[in-house]
Amino acid sequence: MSSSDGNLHVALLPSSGMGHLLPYLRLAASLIHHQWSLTLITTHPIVSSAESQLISTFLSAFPQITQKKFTPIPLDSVAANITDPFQLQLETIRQSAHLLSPLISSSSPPLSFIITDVTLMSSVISVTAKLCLPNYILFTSSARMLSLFSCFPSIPSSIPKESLPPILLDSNSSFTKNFSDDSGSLKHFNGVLINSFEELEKEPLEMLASGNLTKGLPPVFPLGPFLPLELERISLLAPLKWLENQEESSVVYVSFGSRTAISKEQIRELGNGLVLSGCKFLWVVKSKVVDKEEEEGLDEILGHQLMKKIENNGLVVKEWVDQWQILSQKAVGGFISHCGWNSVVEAAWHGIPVLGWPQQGDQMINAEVIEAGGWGLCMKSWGWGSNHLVKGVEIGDKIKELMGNQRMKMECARISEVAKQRSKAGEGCENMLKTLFQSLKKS
Ligand code: UDP
Ligand code: G50
Repeated sequence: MSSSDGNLHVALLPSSGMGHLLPYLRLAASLIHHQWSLTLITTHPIVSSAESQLISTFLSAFPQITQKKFTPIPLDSVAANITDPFQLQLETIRQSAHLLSPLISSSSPPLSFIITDVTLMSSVISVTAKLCLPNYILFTSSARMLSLFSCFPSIPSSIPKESLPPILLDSNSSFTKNFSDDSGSLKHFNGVLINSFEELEKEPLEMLASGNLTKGLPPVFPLGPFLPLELERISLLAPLKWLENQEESSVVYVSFGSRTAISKEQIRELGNGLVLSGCKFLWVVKSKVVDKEEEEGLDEILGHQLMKKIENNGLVVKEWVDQWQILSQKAVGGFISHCGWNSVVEAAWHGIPVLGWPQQGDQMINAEVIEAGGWGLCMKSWGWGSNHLVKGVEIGDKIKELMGNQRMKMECARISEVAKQRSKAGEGCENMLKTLFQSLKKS
């Protein structure tokens, strides 16, 4: 694309959590590259320190981007019956969505379109439809999850019922109501942007493109793999130095993303499993959902005995790490992941086999993408997050299987190669943005 579309003005509306913010900002960077003007709508107060820091670093790095601060009417978590602060934040935004109208219509120059987070869809579409503003979705999960979402409450035959986000089985939850309303509002959107690519999700993407899955599904634009921004880099002296001294492909990296707390009991079993595996490991421990609430030190969480056992085998940290940089180290040969979608795409890009241990939400469906691609394991028998305690011995055995499996390594290397080719040429994204621009001209 060239200067012909240089006067487009796009608003970005993320919901909450790093898993939603990061892909937004990564996408923003490629839109800026095309000389589009951008407005980033940020919701206050911001839930986690990680999000606050990233937003301010991002805005300083791109002074040409306009920030619009949105302050919704606070909701009471008890009355709303929502305990997760990120979930509460998105419900708060949803209920105050009407307040977005003046903020959107006062944008100057006038907006060409808005990109709305998937979790806000049905609440925002009524606002933008009244303003006749084209609205695109950023779908922050897998194409496989999109295939379920687009037909809900039907379930495509390719998806086992047991893999559905457990919360969807509770038809009275606000999540289920939103999910269902959002799915129903799909046909009113102009398109769906998604961080995926053909070689990662061939079948789901083909199914979505065929039009056979859902009537009125807008065009899907697979723009992935999204790459991190230079400004996401953080100094990682200790872990990197440690990794440099480890043998190639010998280390298993362990992280459950930015918003999943694991019980102390399960953390200790995991620690024992890591030690029993005999592999070296780099482990990011997280015991609270929101980073600001982390109080206990590693000593207290792991206990003295386990800390001692770990000393010679691995490195344990309890802070935000630069995951992209860690995955790019030669020493890393496996990834124990909850299978948040960003982590899955990052593992694919780096060619790291995954031991998928889904905890909630869309994660089982994302883990099935890895399993179907033959580049990792999806631990169905380990159950969902907190409802099942997985013993250290079992974890240790699976880690050995992950680290020793040559077939998965080869499959993963193949996907990584195409992912890298795609991002080098900017091809996938470039062509898709062109198509998106064409679709916009028609709308
Ligand atoms: N992440 C990171 N450092 C951390 C934790 C997470 O860089 O200590 C990044 C990770 O690379 C990914 C995102 O945060 O890009 C988390 O998104 P994901 O979809 O994997 O999981 P979520 O946190 O939303 O459950
Ligand atoms: C975030 C999350 C759980 C979860 C998903 C998330 C998705 C995406 C689809 O993105 O599966 C989705 C659409 C509409 C909606 C919620 C989720 O209201 O924490 O399952």
